[in-house]
Amino acid sequence: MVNVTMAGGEKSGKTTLASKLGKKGTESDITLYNFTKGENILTIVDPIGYPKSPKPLVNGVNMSDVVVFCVSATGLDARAGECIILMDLLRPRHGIITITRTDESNPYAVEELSSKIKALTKGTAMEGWEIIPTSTKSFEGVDRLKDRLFELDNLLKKEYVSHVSKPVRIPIDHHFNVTGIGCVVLGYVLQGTVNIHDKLMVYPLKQEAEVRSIQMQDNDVKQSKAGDRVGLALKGVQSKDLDRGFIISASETVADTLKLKCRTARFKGEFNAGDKVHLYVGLQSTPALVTGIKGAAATASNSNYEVDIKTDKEVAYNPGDMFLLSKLDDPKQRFLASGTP
Ligand SMILES: Nc1nc2c(ncn2[C@@H]2O[C@H](COP(=O)(O)OP(=O)(O)OP(=O)(O)O)[C@@H](O)[C@H]2O)c(=O)[nH]1
Ligand SMILES: [Mg+2]
Repeated sequence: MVNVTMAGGEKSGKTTLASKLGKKGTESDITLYNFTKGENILTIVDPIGYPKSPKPLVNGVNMSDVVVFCVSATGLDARAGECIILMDLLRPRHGIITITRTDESNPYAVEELSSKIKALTKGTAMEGWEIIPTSTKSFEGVDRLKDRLFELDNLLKKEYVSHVSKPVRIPIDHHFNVTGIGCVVLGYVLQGTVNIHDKLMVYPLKQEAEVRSIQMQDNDVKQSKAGDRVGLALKGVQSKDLDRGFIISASETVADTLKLKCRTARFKGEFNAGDKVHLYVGLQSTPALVTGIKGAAATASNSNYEVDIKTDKEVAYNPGDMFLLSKLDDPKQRFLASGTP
């Protein structure tokens, strides 16, 4: 299975392309699309609430192995720039750029836009991402894009093998109550193996839950492993006590004060001690206060320094987890910095 998120500015063709890649499933501020071909399963996240809010896109990137960055053949907009900055902060493992709506343009203009994107992403985490022109009208490139995603699925299957024996971690992306079944959560198994009747902790709640049943692609299974998307029926917790980003895990640190080793966003991203920011980690998010900054000034792009943070809500994390700081009121570019504990 390969988890893909669509990224890109307004009207960049994200939703139309997602709907051509898979069949619509779960819907909230993100919409999930699924497609199965033999052993290959694609799940595609369309962050429909973006760009109004950055959260759906940040969640999408943090729940995916691959980002498909869409740029309309009609050109780049400010939000496309914001997406490039986000990719550079979160550094997704794999990415593909697609120039969409090519039927509305011409090959010469597409080639020119392709050069412009290459220049803009040079030196960022997106440098080297393959560029595939697509159109959902003429179907140019759509099969090529699908084939590339299947190739990545095969590669990821090998990468996930080493995660199967690790302690279990499943961030919850959706949760609800089902009559007669109880609390059901949806999420990706980031690492480890989960079995029916396993007793696991839910963080930051620090409450134990027993796995009553496991579903994958609407079928009941006894076990799921790293890389799988699952639906779990849980005993011991209630849907109303959960939030997106709560994590079913063997072990997490839970805290509301953090010390992060941070790197500032390119182009912009200034912030100071005393600033109110919005913090993201995994699929969790919370308002937070910057209580102190040590080391090189947080104004120069790509500089490294230490940031002290006090969050409004407790967050659950593991040592390598990437935190993201943003300022929601900045009209142009909302991402400030990323860092690890
Ligand atoms: N001609 C043509 N139009 C397209 C193509 N893909 C999308 N469109 C149109 O372009 C517009 C934007 O497409 P969407 O898929 O909604 O783009 P989006 O990025 O999801 O847009 P927002 O979520 O609203 O920011 C719509 O009117 C689509 O019908 C394409 O390949 N060819
Ligand atoms: Mg859309």
